[in-house]
Amino acid sequence: MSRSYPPVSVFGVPTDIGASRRGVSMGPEALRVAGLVEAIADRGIDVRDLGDVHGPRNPTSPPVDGYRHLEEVVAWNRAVFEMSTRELQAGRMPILLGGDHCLGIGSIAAVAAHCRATGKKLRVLWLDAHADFNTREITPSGNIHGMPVACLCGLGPEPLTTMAGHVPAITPDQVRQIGIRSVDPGEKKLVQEHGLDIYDMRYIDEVGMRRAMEEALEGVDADTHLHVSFDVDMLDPSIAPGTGTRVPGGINYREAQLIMEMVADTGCMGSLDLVEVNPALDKRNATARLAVDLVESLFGKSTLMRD
Ligand code: HAR
Ligand code: MN
Ligand code: MN
Ligand code: MN
Repeated sequence: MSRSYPPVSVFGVPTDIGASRRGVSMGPEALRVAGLVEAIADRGIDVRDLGDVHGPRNPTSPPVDGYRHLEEVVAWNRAVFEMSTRELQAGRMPILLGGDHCLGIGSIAAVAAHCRATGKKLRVLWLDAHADFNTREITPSGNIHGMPVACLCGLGPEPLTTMAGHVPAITPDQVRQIGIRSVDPGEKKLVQEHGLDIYDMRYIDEVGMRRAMEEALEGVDADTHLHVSFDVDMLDPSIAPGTGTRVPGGINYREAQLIMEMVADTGCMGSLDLVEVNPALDKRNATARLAVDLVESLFGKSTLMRD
């Protein structure tokens, strides 16, 4: 099997607007310094770094009516939506360098609109310690990076739920979540009500990553646009300390590699978010370097020649 990849467009989104802890605004540069763009180019792929999109500064203010920085979150996500849409329409694969995970709203809304326009099926692989399915009523923090999946599924403030041009942007049956181990009490009820497909750590421990991924990728075929939304806090904090909401008991190095290799084997990845890298909490850029290592696997790098 030989794979070919569409041309890739990398862009940075330097903001921590959806979080309460500062620092992921430095994520894009950390990923570049770790060699992300060169690593993709070394795979023989046409890759362009478009630089950063811009948006409002972080006012670090408390939540209002259940949302922290809603207006700014909307502005940043509109910028992401426009950039992602433009690259998708040009036939390129957008790679978003976050930034916090609220930015998945703009990038996945763009992908959802693109899939609707082109008749492709959409599958979202949400790699995370968290389900990110909070709403203003149940959020323990008001942080919108804990809400993107809910917003995409139609639960949330109007400017965020309508971004794709159709509501909901996606339905829960299009989402598979891997690595989950921190779900808030109200959130737990909500994900159950909405039937979200969650491969939590216990399930992964019991059946193993190979089977979990086979199930998560079931039905992905040549007509599918696979969007990978990779929150680095999916990884165990011992290997990925540079992130703001660390949860013990995460995905280990080999499991993470297998996820990426199995995604590569589908040949269907059409877009990627790399979010929640916080250089202020990292050790010598280890988390960004690990993310780059995993991205190489996403683009088909493996120990032996398998293609
Ligand atoms: N569930 C918590 C909240 O909503 C924390 C989730 C946000 N952290 C993330 N997103 N990194 O995955 O406040
Ligand atoms: Mn396309
Ligand atoms: Mn997340
Ligand atoms: Mn997370």
